[in-house]
Amino acid sequence: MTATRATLSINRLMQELQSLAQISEAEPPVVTRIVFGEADLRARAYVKGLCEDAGLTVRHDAVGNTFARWHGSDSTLAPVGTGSHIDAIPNAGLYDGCVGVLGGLEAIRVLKELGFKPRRSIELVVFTAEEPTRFGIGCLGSRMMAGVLTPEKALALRDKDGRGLEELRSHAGFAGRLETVALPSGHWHQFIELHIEQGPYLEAEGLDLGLVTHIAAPASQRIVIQGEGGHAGGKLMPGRKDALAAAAELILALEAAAKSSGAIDTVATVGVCEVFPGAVNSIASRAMITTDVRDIDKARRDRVLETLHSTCDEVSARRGVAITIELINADPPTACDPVILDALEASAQEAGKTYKRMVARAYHDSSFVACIAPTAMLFIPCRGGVSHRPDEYASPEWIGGGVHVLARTLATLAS
Ligand code: HGY
Ligand code: MN
Ligand code: MN
Repeated sequence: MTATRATLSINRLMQELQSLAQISEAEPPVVTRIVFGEADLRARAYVKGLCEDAGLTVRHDAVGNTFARWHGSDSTLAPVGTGSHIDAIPNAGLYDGCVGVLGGLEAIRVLKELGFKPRRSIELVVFTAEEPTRFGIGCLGSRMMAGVLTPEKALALRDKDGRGLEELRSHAGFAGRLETVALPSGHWHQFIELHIEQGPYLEAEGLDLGLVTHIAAPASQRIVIQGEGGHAGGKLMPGRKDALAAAAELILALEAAAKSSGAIDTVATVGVCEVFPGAVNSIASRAMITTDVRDIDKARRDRVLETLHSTCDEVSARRGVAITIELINADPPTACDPVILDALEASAQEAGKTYKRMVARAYHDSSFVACIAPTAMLFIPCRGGVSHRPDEYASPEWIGGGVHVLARTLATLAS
């Protein structure tokens, strides 16, 4: 591809990323786009329009997973897939997920413009609800595709206002039986997701690309501590059943367990803490915390969960508070496909890009696509490793390098 064409291509893509970022529930440059919300629906329409302008056939399933297909010459063959998500947590940036969707579309457009003719179809996918913000569980659309989340379990999910999937998806215009979302193994011949690293290592080592060999295993829980409230002045310290003080012990115990796991790959986060009644002069009678524990080694991750659970038992007995634990998800780590990784490595070498094989510490839709198709991820650097913040940033050079190698590899796999 000539340098001019490459410049035109990346300028088009960077412009589209900026246009998509303007579609937000928050004031740009802050991106907030919660699944099935008004901004999500506008963003979906924008991306669908770009796909149709590129001559792709677009359809969506019963929960809004969107498939944009470039038909290959042999329709009897399973397509090669690529894609990611466009939903965003509150106060996020514009690159998480969107680089994989719009970058995947750009890779397809460049191949088309270069006159490439795929034998296998190439299918761009926009997954519904990769982020857990709405329903508390991440990768809702890809979990359902993989059959990991059943329609019954999906229908039981509620958002903070008590609204369920059925109400929200039909409001968004998605109908059809939820059973039809699950895809057969082999729906895609192979699948590649382009994504920002959401970590500092590629930039720090001056590398252009990361070839992801494993995706860390996430487990999240909701823990409710029920104590006894009371007057902050009148109730003396002995005999208090302070739910928030108990929660504080659990939070510090979880952090200590992750730090002492014996491996740098173990991470644990309490990102949500709700307190009732939440008054300055009232002892907390109830507290709710969410825990997010990850590791590329499942047994090591589960040992941290076991430590947390035994701490809950001990704190409950000592403080006289009731503690209930609701498991939201506990997924296995994902091993990416070696054949695709070798194809990505060959493309990176041909493109003169520097790279390394590495693990993904965030989870991704690829974690679940891998249940039904050989899958791998291609990372590009992001500045300072920052993500899930408005100052998230990936340069045109980084993004262009990722799209270039993705395009080469899609062409190889679809030939
Ligand atoms: O939380 C994650 O790893 C992803 O960004 N949803
Ligand atoms: Mn994210
Ligand atoms: Mn993401």
